[in-house]
Amino acid sequence: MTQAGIEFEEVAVRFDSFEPGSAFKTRMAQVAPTGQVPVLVDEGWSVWDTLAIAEYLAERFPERALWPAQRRARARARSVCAELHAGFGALRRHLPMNIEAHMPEVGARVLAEHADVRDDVSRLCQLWGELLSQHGGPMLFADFSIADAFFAPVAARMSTYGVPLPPREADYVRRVLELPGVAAWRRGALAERDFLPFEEPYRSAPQAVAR
Ligand SMILES: N[C@@H](CCC(=O)N[C@@H](CS)C(=O)NCC(=O)O)C(=O)O
Repeated sequence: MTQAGIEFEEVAVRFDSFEPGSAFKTRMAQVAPTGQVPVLVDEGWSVWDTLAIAEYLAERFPERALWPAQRRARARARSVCAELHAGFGALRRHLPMNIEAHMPEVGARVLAEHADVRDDVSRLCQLWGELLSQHGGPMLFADFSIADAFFAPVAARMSTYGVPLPPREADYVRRVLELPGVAAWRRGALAERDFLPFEEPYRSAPQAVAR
């Protein structure tokens, strides 16, 4: 929404724990039956789940052209978002998103030990590579779209874990992370300075990272 210039108010809900009765679950139960983030509340009406939120925004702000204009490209953008939404389980499990950390040594170990993570990275490169060459970049469907917003967290994981990528895909990761909306989101995350041990499979304390 930031990248598309859609105004909104962000309400951060701290992850104290995901157990029933936690402050997080209690707060989220007021706005979403799933008890998960993100949820978009528009004039008191809750929309939960990233795909549903993306579709709602595309309908609500048609002038922002959040999906590609051309029908087939739009269908392909929906396919890759759905593929990410429902898949890439090994990558999610073993390389959890962590904007504040820089752990290339963990990335190297995970890639060496887990063939399913290597498969996910290779599918990611294939998917990104095909779209970048078909549409000529700089984003997956030339101009910024929901597809780039969907893959921004994946780009952040590639950076956190120093995953080696071919030059074209590595350049795409850099461009996504440099998008003003994504850069603002990362700055916000860094400013939190909040260490949550239950969300940290690879660290017991924050590290000093030069940025
Ligand atoms: N399918 C949902 C997944 C949402 C999700 O997994 N949210 C996580 C944070 S990224 C969460 O709120 N976890 C807390 C919990 O599961 O209790 C979406 O795409 O929005």
